[in-house]
Amino acid sequence: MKIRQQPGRNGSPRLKINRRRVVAMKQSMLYPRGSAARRVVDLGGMWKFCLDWDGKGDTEGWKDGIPGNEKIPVPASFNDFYTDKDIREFAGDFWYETEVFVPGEWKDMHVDLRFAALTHRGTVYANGQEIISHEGGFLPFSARIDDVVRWNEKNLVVVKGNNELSFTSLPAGITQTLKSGKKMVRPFFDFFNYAGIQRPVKLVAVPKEYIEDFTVNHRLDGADAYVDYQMETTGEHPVTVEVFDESGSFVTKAEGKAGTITIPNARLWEVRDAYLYRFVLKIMDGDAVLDEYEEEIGIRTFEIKGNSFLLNGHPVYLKGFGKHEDSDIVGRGYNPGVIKRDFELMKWIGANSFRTSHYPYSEEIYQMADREGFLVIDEVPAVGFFESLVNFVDAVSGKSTNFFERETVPELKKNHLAMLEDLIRRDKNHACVIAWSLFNEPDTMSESAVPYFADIFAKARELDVQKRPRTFAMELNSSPEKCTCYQFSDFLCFNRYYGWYLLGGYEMQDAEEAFRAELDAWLAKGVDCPFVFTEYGCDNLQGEYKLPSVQWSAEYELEYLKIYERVFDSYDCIKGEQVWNFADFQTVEGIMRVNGNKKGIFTRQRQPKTAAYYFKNRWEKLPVDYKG
Ligand code: BDP
Repeated sequence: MKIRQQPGRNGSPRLKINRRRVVAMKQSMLYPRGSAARRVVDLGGMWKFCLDWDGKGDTEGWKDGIPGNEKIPVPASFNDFYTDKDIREFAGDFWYETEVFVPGEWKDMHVDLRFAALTHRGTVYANGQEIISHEGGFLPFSARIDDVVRWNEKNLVVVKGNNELSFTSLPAGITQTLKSGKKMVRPFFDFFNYAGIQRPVKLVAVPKEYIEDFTVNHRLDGADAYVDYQMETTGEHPVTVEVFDESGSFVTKAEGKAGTITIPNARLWEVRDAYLYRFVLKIMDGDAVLDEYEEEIGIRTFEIKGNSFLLNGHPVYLKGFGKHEDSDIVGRGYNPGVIKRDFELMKWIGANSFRTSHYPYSEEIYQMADREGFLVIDEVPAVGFFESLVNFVDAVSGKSTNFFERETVPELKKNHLAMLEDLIRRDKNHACVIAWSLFNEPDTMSESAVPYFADIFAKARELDVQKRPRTFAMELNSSPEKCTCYQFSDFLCFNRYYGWYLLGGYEMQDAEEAFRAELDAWLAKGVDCPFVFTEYGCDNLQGEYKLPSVQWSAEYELEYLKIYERVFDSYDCIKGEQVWNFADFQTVEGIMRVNGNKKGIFTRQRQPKTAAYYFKNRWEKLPVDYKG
């Protein structure tokens, strides 16, 4: 876990950090939950907000209170509330402020302000004191305010955020200053650079001796399951783990910070047939409970054998989507209504999986996937590692950008490794997470990518106790002839647009042959692992119909999808289809995008487009062990 005492070098955007007080603490990635020993207060609501147009917030001491009376909701992206385009496109520092009452009864506890996400970086001040700076906009961090808290009083909380992109930020891009003097970001990726306090902020009180981490790994033997566990606490008192089933009945109990729990006749977690045991962790002092924390955990194994995915030893075929966290008005902000709707639509259409393209999603989404039995490919925000403002076009051009040769790469890798570590610490116990995606569409055409990939892949293997398969999503330039890094993947993920960016329009009649030729070339290399299509699809403007078809019409999309269906059904190694995208989503404006990317099978408002009925018809018929 990184606590950035020093702002980035080599072109990374600089937060002007007051370094007098940066408290180092180990970050617990446990989801904040109340218990007999813990307290959690949600700080969502209207916070004061201010954009720092002239970069004077530090010198003017905004850490002691920000100017004006503007208020906006937390959590949410700030961009889409306003009618002023300069605000939507703002690049730089933005400030939030609120008051937090901290009860006097918590005096003997540690008190944290826990941010589930602050995009892309920021600094937290409490009562005018700088507490912590954090890089990375899609993973949680906590600011421990013990030393500055005013008990039984209101406490001033100020947050300075920053949304600039650079060659060392994940996701990557650049920030430029226009002749007008205004700054703007230019992403090397195809989604709007939403920013702000985008996920919940919670005030969390934990006992002085507390549970910091808990890790499980599963083994099966006949009808029985063995759960190897490890617990980290901040003290030496003894610990216990109790397990309860879904009816609330006690199953078993273990003692000690590490061990194996046997669950006889275990009810396993299966695809779209989830079962979650409740693990209750305690730190004991005689009969007194010092700390208590609980987590719902699905028991399952996941592995690759040959070109098959095996869940609990049985073959599974992935059907579903690449998604985004994206909705009207709140942008990338945590939106539980949309999360619920998305799961209902995924169930309706017969999907069983999704990829968290192109960044770690809100924790509540993985909890829901655990509950609903969805298989998740969990992605780090390593997107835009291909220097292009239209990456989706250049991805088929054969262009190489020598991305991994830049002098900024060491700093980028440091950030990448830190985010990977936090991602795995945060998500490692989720039954739904079956694989780690370590990049989306990086430039793998030059040998310079190899050492970078080797380190990232090795780190993922080292950090994950469950040794989940690792992969990255490859664009067309990562071809069988040119890709220098595919060998690191435990299974191959392809983003392919034959019939859209390549051989589109009337030329689509040649797309299938080109598509098959590429697959044959991969197989000719002797690759023996599952292939998953993590992206394919074409834009369809809702309501656009035309016979005979033209690009952007529903008819064209159906012709396109028929090609993919024929190809998917005729290669045994293809073990997953995740169409791009679940829903229409916002991107930068431009001649290639009609107010966003329209490849959604659903609209941005989560209503079905014509292709949704095509997928419902196909996926409802495909058995979970298709080609098994
Ligand atoms: C791929 C990207 C994805 C884009 C998609 C597209 O991985 O983020 O949105 O293409 O062009 O290049 O629709």
